Amino acid sequence: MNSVVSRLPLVALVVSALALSQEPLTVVDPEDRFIPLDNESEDRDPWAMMRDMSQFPEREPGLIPTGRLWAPGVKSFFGLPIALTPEDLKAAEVDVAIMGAPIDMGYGFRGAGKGPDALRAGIIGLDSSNSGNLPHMHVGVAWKRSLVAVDYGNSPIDYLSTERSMPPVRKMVREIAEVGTIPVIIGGDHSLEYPNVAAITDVYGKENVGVIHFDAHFDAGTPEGGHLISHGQPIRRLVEDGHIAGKNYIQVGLRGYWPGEEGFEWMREHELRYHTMAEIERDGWDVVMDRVMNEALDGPEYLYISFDIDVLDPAFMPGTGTPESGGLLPREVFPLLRNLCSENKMVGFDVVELNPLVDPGYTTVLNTHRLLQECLTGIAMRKEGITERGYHNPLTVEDDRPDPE
Ligand SMILES: [Mn+2]
Repeated sequence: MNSVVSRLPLVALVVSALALSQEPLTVVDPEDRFIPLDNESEDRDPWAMMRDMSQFPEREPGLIPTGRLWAPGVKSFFGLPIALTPEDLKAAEVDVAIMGAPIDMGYGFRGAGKGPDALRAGIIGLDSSNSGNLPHMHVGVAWKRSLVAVDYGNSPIDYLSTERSMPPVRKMVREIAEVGTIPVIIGGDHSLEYPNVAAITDVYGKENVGVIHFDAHFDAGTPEGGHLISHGQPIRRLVEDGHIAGKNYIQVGLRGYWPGEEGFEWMREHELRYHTMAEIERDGWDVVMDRVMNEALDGPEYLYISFDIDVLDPAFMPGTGTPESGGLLPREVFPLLRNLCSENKMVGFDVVELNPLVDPGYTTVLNTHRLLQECLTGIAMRKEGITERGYHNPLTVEDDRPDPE
């Protein structure tokens, strides 16, 4: 039985006994505006809320299917089998573990926490379990034929606190990366980038990993209202806490009105590299895409990709918390993502800020679903030995068609 539930009557008894016998129990100083967190509570760590597995038969480590039919009755990411432990990942030699991290307090607006389940459910007319079985038309690789991929379930989180949700997410991402599997984290809001990347540097070493960050926004904001983490601050935390060297941080797609001058100066001072929509407007996407690829391969030994879906134009990603006009097109982003994920040094990937509650017409779920597959296709390409930048399938591009007799 859940330990919190079972303890509640006891807690109520103790509290009422104290109320009768002593001064009224106050946890808040009447002069103080804040209620402190109780850091002594036994269940403050969401990992304490584990299911009692003794009621299930023992099993050998490995993959768990989601049903007996081709189209599974139990929903998982892309209809993939389930894995629950690092032992499962090791036993099945899993290449990629996709996990959900349903956090949405980081921007004070609920909905992004529903992102993982929206992707698992697929959309009307799109059965996600069929995706990946046929070759990607541009490169001729079917990711499900090459990769062992699983749904690793959701991270435990504290639904009442962003701050307290950071350590359990970090622990779960770390346990995937530690066995050599690539973690793919589905958010959730962008506060997640902090525990995700910290977990990756726990495994691969501080300042040994570079980050490619797709986003309309700066996300290196200063603390707000005393909060040191929110969906607007993960970069500042990662750089100032020494996880990522500024010069190995590459931003793509900045636009709108954030940051202002101070933010750009902070990025210059810490040697971050950035590619704004202004640069793309001036130089064109192909040129900038090439610069990003060159920078990604210049420096750190490993690479992490953090993808805020609002980097794409709201025409394609309306279902997100902070849409920003004038963004990238799927047609521009997909080849870059495929190329980045096909690099051997890419060791982790997150997709954040999908909010299905404000997604009319399932557009955002559709495009997010596809961008995830662009990365999975890239990972499959490297496993198949296709490493040429900008590779295309000779069968499907016109200039490779043989001349008529
Ligand atoms: Mn963001």
